[in-house]
Amino acid sequence: MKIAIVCYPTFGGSGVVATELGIALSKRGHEVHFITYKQPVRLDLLNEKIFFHEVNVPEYPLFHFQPYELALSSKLVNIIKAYHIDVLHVHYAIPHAYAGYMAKKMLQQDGITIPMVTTLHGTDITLVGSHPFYKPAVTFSINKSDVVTSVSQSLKDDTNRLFDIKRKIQVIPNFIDINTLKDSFTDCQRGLMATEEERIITHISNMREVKCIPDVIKTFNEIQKHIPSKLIMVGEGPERGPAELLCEQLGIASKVIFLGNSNEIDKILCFSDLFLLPSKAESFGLAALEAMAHGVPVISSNAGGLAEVNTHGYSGYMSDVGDIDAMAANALSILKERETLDLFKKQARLQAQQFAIERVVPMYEEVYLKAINRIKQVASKSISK
Ligand code: GMT
Repeated sequence: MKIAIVCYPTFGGSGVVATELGIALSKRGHEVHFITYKQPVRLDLLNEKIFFHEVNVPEYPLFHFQPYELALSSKLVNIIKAYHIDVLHVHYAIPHAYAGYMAKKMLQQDGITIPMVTTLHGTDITLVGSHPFYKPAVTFSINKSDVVTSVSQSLKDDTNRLFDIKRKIQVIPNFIDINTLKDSFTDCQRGLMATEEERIITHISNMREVKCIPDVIKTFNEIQKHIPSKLIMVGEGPERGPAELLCEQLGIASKVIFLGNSNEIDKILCFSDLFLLPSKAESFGLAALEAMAHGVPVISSNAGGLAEVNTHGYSGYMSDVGDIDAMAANALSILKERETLDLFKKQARLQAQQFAIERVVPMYEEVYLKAINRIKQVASKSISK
């Protein structure tokens, strides 16, 4: 198949999933075209099966807001025509599903029909999409998609609750390529970050309010009172500055390392003992899955789809949003004894296997094939009428 993928090229989970999916599809023989405003951060290999097409939005002083959707839909039309694309897969509803639908309509005028698969990732529904300013357009473009998938049952339920959805939503969970992780590291260089007796606790996110960054710091503060430990904070976002201040106020600044955005997530997780994700909303929690795949148990909240990823008492523990005492107590119960930590590490790895890439990518292939066949049938019926 020839597949066009639209996504955000940043460090966010939706862009990571879209990129890893495209790479996996290309390895399975498909031709994949990424269409976005910058080369996706995890896309470092372009080859005869992987293409990247940059969407440019020329600046014009009249526009207070540059019309990205317009540029994206025009680019989609051109690429779909030029490369004879079979299926369009847009990740994150806003504004991708909207731009994709416009592209479909323009292509129809030239006798080209192409199915659009829309994958909902979380904030496009729970935080941004349901805002009254966006809701009609988001509802419309979800309903106009040929197939809608969501990354968890929880997100599917939220979408049906918040929007008037006429389409059936299919759950296809996020995934992880466990085999490439196995190959990537033999030496974690743990000694660079902490001493032998210290435990390493990690948090990775875009440091927005939804991630409850103060809860990460406060939970770590409780942990470090009982066990020598370091906290590694990975990512950039508006909550980083206040978090650094909080560390100073709590007198733990020397124990907390802020690394900013990193392309070395594998390396960081390789030497981590515990992962903290106390978010107040999380459709899936890809970062938690990545941690588990590296054998890092997860202390998370029970928000959204986290319960579909983290199994309480097995791959880690879950608590109510904001329950710092419970999160710290659970963390200590894992970290205190080496034997318990090793057991949870093993269980976290096993848990991650449920989301192995080999199980999930074929689900998308099936969705594409069905959508292509369905649209062909509809087109041939309308010709024969
Ligand atoms: O977590 C973020 O704020 C980034 C966001 C995104 O759209 O890139 O992540 C969302 O999509 C990920 C991939 O499907 C999910 O694993 C995250 O849970 C989800 N984030 C939220 O729902 C807050």
